[in-house]
Amino acid sequence: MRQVTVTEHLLLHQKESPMATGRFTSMLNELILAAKIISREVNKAGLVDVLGLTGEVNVQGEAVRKLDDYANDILIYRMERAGVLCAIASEENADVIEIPENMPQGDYILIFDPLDGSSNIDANVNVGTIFSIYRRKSNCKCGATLADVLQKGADQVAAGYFLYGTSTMMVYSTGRGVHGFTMDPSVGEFLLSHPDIKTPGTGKIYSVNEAYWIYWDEATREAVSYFKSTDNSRGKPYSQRYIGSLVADFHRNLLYGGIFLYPADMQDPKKPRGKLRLMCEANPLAFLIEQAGGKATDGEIDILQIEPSELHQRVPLFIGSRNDVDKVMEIYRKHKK
Ligand code: P6P
Repeated sequence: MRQVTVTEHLLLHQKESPMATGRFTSMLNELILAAKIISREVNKAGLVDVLGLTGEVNVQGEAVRKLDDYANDILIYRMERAGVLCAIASEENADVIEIPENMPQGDYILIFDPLDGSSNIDANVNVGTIFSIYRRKSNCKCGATLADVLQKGADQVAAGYFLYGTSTMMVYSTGRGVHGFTMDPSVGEFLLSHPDIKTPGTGKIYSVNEAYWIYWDEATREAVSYFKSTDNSRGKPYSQRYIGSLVADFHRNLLYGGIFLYPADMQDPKKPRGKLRLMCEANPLAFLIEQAGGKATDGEIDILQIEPSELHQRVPLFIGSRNDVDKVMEIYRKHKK
């Protein structure tokens, strides 16, 4: 198949889209550069000791720190220089990061989880960077406000993730389908490998950490029981697959079909809305799954319709094949009555 780069794909397939502007393309290319640097470091994570790197200072003379801190710093450094952003928000930073005044500003807002699943790196488990892009709502040329950042997921102009695994992949959407690119390390380019991804209407996989069963409410227990029983639409149990790295679990279910569940649990009264974050995890993945024909809910409403109130607010997440997510919503509705 003729190689198609991300830039070529954007220009070819987004011709009529406002996303084919040079500014958006250059932002995406900066994001790709950051991901290539992160991928390089993630792929040698296990070698920090073997390569004789003391774990203190690496060959570039940079301090070798926790990879998620490193990924966060790389993304902020590169993206604040992209010249197209007015604000950045990261899972690793409590507050919105304003673009320094001495740097060119733009109208886009970038929200990301720099290295989701990073606790799995030492076991060589796939990890990923999740990103979400909005346009600012306020039209003043002053710095972006929190209201500019706290937009509902339906207002995203683009979203995607980089998956650092057996190969490094980029999956993204600008609202015209979901497209996957695989890094060809021999040329250092992401090449189109999964054009126009569509997820099956009904899956064969359910992904949830069942260790929390005792903390779930009755509706959640009934929903999970449905997928592991014989009285579901398949007439047999779904396969249970759970890597414990959101991007990896999401990516597998996107391609094969299935549902990922991270319900609210009462184990930690500080987190009655579960563990995953709306702005940098649920919203971007919900944007993608909707574009791929699937669905995402917090159990009651569409993730993309949730009006955010806090930058790091958490949300229960049921995401994947449309019919499977609909089933969860049907069960939740029944229990609400
Ligand atoms: P648990 C990783 O720490 C993460 O944030 C997601 O990548 C993953 O889906 C989830 O937490 C796993 O959480 O509670 O099952 O260990």
